[in-house]
Amino acid sequence: MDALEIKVKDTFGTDPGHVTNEQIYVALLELVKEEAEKKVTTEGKKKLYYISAEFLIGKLLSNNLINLGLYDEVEACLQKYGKTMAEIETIEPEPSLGNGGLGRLAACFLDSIATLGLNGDGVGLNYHFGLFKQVFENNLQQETPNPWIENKNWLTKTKRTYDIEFGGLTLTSCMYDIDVVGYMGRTTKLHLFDIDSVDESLVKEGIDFDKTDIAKNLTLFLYPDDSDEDGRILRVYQQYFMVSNAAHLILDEALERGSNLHDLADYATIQINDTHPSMVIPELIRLLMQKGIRMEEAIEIVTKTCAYTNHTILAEALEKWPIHYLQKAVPQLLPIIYELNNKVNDTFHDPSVAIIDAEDRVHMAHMDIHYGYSVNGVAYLHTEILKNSELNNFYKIYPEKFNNKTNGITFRRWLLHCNHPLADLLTELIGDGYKKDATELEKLSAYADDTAVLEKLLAVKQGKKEELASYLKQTQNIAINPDSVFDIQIKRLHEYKRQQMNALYVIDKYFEIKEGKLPKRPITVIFGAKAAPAYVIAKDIIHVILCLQEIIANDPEVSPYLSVVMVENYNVTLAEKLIPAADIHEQISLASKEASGTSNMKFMLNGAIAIGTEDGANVEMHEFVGDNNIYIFGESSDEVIAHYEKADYVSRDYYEKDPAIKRAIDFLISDTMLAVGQKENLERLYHELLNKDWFMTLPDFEDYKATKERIYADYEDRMTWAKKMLINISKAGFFSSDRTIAQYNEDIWHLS
Ligand code: GL7
Repeated sequence: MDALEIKVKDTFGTDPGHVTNEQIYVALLELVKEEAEKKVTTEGKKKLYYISAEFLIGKLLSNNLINLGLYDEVEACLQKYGKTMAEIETIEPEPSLGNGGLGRLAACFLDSIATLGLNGDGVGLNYHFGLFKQVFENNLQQETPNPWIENKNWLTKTKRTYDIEFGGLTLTSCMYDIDVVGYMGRTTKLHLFDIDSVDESLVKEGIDFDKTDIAKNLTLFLYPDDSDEDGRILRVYQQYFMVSNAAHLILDEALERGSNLHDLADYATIQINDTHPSMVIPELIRLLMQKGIRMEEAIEIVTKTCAYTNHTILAEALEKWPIHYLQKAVPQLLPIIYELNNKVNDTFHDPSVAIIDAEDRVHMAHMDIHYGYSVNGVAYLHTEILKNSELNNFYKIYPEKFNNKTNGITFRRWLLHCNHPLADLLTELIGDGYKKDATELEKLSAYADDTAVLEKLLAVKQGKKEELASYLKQTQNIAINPDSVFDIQIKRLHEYKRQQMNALYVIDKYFEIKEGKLPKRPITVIFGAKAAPAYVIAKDIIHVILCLQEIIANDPEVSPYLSVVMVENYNVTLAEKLIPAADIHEQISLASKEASGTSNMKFMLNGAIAIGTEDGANVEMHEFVGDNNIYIFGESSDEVIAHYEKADYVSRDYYEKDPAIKRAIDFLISDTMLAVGQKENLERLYHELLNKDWFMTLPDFEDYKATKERIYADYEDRMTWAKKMLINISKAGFFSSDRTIAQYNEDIWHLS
């Protein structure tokens, strides 16, 4: 009997042919948990703690089976009983513990940490309703809770609990663990802290709830709405809860392994993922002092233990908490933060590097840089910008702390799991060494001119496009034509990512089709994006895209040639369907603003071709594949930075001198749009683009348009296109998170 048969027999007293898919799912869940537990090891003196507000782990069943080496056996067993893994997978809810690339990166990193056999765990929070679930009503985004914790789930409640003290409130934590199974490797843990007193019934309308009732609301949502002060203070409570638990755990485990705490840095290293966990620094100092270590020494110990990753240069994301928030939520940290600030001021006498600014706000990143031993950016260009402009004053003080770690993705999820036909084809051609050593994908380049291989590659893509078409039909009642070219932009909605430029292009194409200038092949432009609930313009952009979707679908003149689709509730599960099916992927951020991007790597690995700016990791992709295999356009990051410095960008100039831009922008408030959309939203976006456009949509528009024409034309030469696909795949090895994690370990963590 197979493992699954035994499990089903033990649990339900029968064979897999006589139980429901839900029961099979439960049996597999148990089976995986048991197998994963067998591979838990605690070797290694020093341990990494990757603290992050987000872990966008995605569904776990198939991935864990693959990583345990059980997938094929289980799939074969299911087939005997007329079932498939694809069916079983649909039963699993997707954990909603992340927002975007930063959270997905943390998940890919855990996979690689486990795969490389490193001693490292993740630490975060167990949000009951996750980020939020996106639903579309009247062409607008609405937010609802996204519950994901079912009776049977991946969480294991541990016995670990801590009393976490806030100003005037003590909450007892509990720690849940999720096993992270490495590919043919060890199992590590994702520790998610929670409180038993969370009250889900607090949420009334949409995602609104009483933001002041901390004992009931603390772990309801990731990133609760911060448009009012209560919401912002709640975020401080969450962050402190996360890091105080982490700090307790780290010290306890170090003591268990023989540390005397003076030597903590030999037992623990902490990666601070963006600024959300920054309070771990003063919290650890506080706890070390409680254990009798003098402040001076405690500061030294912590500085040798903490490392900080910066994920963005956008000011809005670099957290600065007003002192009075901290006074309310975590008064015990303030004496320490004051002391850390005084030391900085006494040494440097430079307000630009102070921790507390003139408006009494605490700059979390500044604390990380002064009191951590490493600062890293997430792609070559991003790190250069940090060193030379954004954090230049810090770089001048601590050049030795700065380093780059270009992001990566786990090939298990983003190839082996989401694209079986492609993985099989690769194995047939180059063997399966690439599954462990991604650089072996280079071997594929030997087939760059092999017509039979190129034909197979195209056939795999076509199959995935058809799969996506039927999936979207079934799950969202969206019809797309698998013989059209799939041009996909999936990422958080933000003006710097310029989904609005893509939308203006769609409007331009709509007019061209109306004028009789028809594309050679129908085009399907697919978007997927959530907008932060309080980000008004981002929601207006979603509104415009949904209006375009409706207008074009109902226009018999245009719809045979163009369609626009915005998938609802874009998440990891959808990404796994969309990415293998993409022909073209959009990486069109305003140069300098996208720290790295990681969907670009996933698309590349799955044989899609990028149209993009020289931004984030696109720069490195461009270097690897060469000019012929990526479509680069637009102003450089230096040019963009110069516009900001000189404040010389005036969007209205572009509108007035370029008739295509004028026509597209005017269309936003045309009768056609107003017939399906909301006046307020459409007018707001129109005025924004015309009068402000902080993220410079317009200067690159003409170049973007010309490049799109070129890419669509090149697509028609199918063999040349297939060669581009093949070269992209063959050069993707560098972007494996195994490489990234090996570099973190080599340069920052030094785990054995
Ligand atoms: C991000 C960056 O925007 C993105 O470019 C990067 O790939 C990712 C992981 O490093 O981090 N920063 C950020 O705040 N979010 C990101 O996705 C949410």
